[in-house]
Amino acid sequence: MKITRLVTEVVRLPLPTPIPSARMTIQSADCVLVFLETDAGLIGEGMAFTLNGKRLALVESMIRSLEPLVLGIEPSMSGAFWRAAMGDVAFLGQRGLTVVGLSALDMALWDLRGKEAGMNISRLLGRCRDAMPAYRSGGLRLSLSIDELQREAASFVEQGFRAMKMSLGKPLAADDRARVAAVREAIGPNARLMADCNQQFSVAEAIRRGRTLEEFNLAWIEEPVPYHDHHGEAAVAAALDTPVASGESEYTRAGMLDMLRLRSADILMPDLQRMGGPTELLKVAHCAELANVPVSLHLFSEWSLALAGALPNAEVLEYMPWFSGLYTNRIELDGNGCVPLSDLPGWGFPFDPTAVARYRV
Ligand code: SMN
Ligand code: MG
Repeated sequence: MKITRLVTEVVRLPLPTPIPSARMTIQSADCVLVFLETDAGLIGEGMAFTLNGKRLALVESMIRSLEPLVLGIEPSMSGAFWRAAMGDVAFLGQRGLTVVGLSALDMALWDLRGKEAGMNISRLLGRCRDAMPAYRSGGLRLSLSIDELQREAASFVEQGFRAMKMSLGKPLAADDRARVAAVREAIGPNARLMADCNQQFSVAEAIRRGRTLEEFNLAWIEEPVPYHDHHGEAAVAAALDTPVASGESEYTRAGMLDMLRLRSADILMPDLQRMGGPTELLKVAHCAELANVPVSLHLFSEWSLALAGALPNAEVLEYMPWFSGLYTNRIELDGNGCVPLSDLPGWGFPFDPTAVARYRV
């Protein structure tokens, strides 16, 4: 089976309500969808995304620039593609846009490997479980009042979630503490609660605020300080009993190995499009396993599910609903707050052609 054609489609997924965050108000998630056609009739799917449509044309153009490296190859040669693509982009740099572009193609090659074998990628890799515990992400934002926070947290529990993530970073530490206390009260002592700081604090402030939150038994405090300050993260992780999670903003093994060596995260959060696709993400996750560090894959819920299902050290799946309208099937919870792994070949969540047509820009 050989790749005969690369097709890209650009879609804009508006968020139900705009989300104010530390850096911007998020209005939409905008994706470049990748379709690798083959002479066997199978099509491999992958994607990359950006927020508010920023630099979307550059993402598409980056992906298209790698077309000569995928045309004519066998999908089972995905390892060779990865090495060639990393070499091809090396002069511009093996971080940022270049890596995002090659990740989308790597995802599509893996989809074809699964489809060629007639197996879900989780089975191809060797499943560790049949369902992944999941946490609700994308809610409990800083813009909500305490009442709204409690109502939303309770609604997530009603929907079957046993874990959820809230945002931290109010100007006053006392307000952050009151918000965590309110959510903890709403969901009870047994649900898992994560808190994402999105890099807003200095090391000293992160430690100060973290100490005021220890009693709420947070599952983790995420990205407490600027993502590249791995020494600072390590200092926060050492000072707090609450685990620190980080890694979503780093690229490839280059960033993740530093984090593992410095022990800057108690939980590592590799992201598919920043790792360089599944090929590199799996290597990084295995390195973390050898270092006794659990992982929680960042976003890409429908894709991360198959990988996490085959990683012994995968803790919990991030369920972010922004992208679910794109697929023919939906992530669903079982009665235990877990998402059953798919048994469809490849990633298991094919793009829905009607949805692609509806959101196309
Ligand atoms: C996040 C990052 C990027 C887009 C959406 C949400 C957030 C998370 O940091 O960890 O979910
Ligand atoms: Mg985060």
